Amino acid sequence: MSLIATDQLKIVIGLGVTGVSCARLLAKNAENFIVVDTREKPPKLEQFRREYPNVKVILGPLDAQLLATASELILSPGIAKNDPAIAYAVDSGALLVGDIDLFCREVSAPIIAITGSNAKSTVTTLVGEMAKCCHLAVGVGGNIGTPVLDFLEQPEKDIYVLELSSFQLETTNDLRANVATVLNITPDHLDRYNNNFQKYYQAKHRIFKGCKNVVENLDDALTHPLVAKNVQIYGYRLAASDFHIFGLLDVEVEGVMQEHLALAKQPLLEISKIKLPGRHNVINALAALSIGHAAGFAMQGMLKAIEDFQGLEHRCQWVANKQEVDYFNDSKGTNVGATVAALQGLGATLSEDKKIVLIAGGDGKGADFDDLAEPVAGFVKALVLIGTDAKKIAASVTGAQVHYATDMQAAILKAAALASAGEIVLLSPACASFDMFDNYEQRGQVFTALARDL
Ligand code: UMA
Ligand code: ADP
Repeated sequence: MSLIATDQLKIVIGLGVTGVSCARLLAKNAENFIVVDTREKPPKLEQFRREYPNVKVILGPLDAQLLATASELILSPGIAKNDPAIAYAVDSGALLVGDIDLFCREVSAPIIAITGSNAKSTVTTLVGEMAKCCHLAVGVGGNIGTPVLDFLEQPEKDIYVLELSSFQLETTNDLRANVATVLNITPDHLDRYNNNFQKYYQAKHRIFKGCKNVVENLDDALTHPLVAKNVQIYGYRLAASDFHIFGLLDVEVEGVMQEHLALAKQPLLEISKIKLPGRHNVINALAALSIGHAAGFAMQGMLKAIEDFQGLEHRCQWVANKQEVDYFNDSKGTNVGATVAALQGLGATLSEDKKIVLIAGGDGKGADFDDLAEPVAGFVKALVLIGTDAKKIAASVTGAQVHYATDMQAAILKAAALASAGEIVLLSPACASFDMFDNYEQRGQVFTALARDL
């Protein structure tokens, strides 16, 4: 077999939703391609074979020699580009791309690109709602669930709002977003980046390549972009607003001081009108406003979207009140930064004598849990820990009781016994769910059902 690409063969790596969407585009464009997947039974295999009986599918460990025959490798986000077989093929001259670059080659409508360690789905959805309230036809997709290439099956939209993961950004070279933002950066996916936070940060910052406008979180220096001087930078912070900065402003309403979202020291919307719980969601509203503003959305439409937005399931979602204790499902809190935000965000809404009982634990993906210490000391009365990394979490915190549970039912019963009237039971695991559940959704559903049945 020749090691030099002579026939413009393209190889799609991965047969998940991304791989299938890439294959569909290549088939439509009559390209010469095959599909490989390291799994013996990738989930989309049968459906794919039915749809494309003539496309060769090779399963099992990646073959470096085969990959090196390709002119282009189209890599799914679940496979790291430093896999030895892929690295060998790239060294041999194969181009490496992902679905995001393929999408950008095909569409001309502006793209809003959103990444961050946390809050991506919430902010992406809210920006999408803002676009709708401004009467734009919008496509909301990417890591949030709809592979971007699926949009090519429909007429082109006015604008695309894309949630991008660091995995997708690793293979994105030519995004040229109209607006790009990193919402926040705290450690996550360190197992994928060989425990190297810098590599994770670098992957996130690829979002700024060729962008026209940037939105920066002024409370998080790691979101500050290195971009050319002609790129317009917008900013927001959870503090006083300023001339070009979205922030907060106290204004007297019927004799009472009320906190407002604000720009240029002008009040925009009372914070009490935001339906999502917690201070962290005030930051998310400010982020979405700044992004929409940078994209040229009308203020009125944006504010209506914020007022109407109910939030997403599994993100600090209020699910029950039992014996005057509120139960919040934050199963999507899959890393330490998310749980820190949830504790600080909900903790700030409690009076000083009321506390949170936190259910946490699972697979920590190689993270250390030291950053939990401060919010636990400030806001948590007791932890009920589950899963593989329960003991590791316990070793990182002080000042709260620690209990262990073998499953969610035992955890919630223990938490219910520990919480007093006016307090909160919060599931925010700071971990992935795979050691005990199918995914974070199932974990959240189990918690929610148990809370409602208490
Ligand atoms: N896999 C293999 N061998 C292969 C290909 C994949 O073992 O040859 C495994 C991966 O390691 C992974 C799983 O299969 O565990 C799925 O990988 P994939 O690349 O086929 O994923 P898709 O089904 O295409 O879904 C991807 C995103 N998944 C990942 O990045 C792992 C989805 O984000 C995204 O919604 C979808 O594309 C559409 O863009 C999911 C996710 O977990 C929700 N993202 C991570 C996160 O949010 O933290 C980054
Ligand atoms: P992502 O798509 O990045 O995972 P989500 O919107 O799904 O983001 O929220 C995931 C979790 O992140 C939430 O469950 C919450 O614990 C946490 N979170 C929400 N907003 C913020 C924020 N502004 N900063 C840090 N963490 C946040």
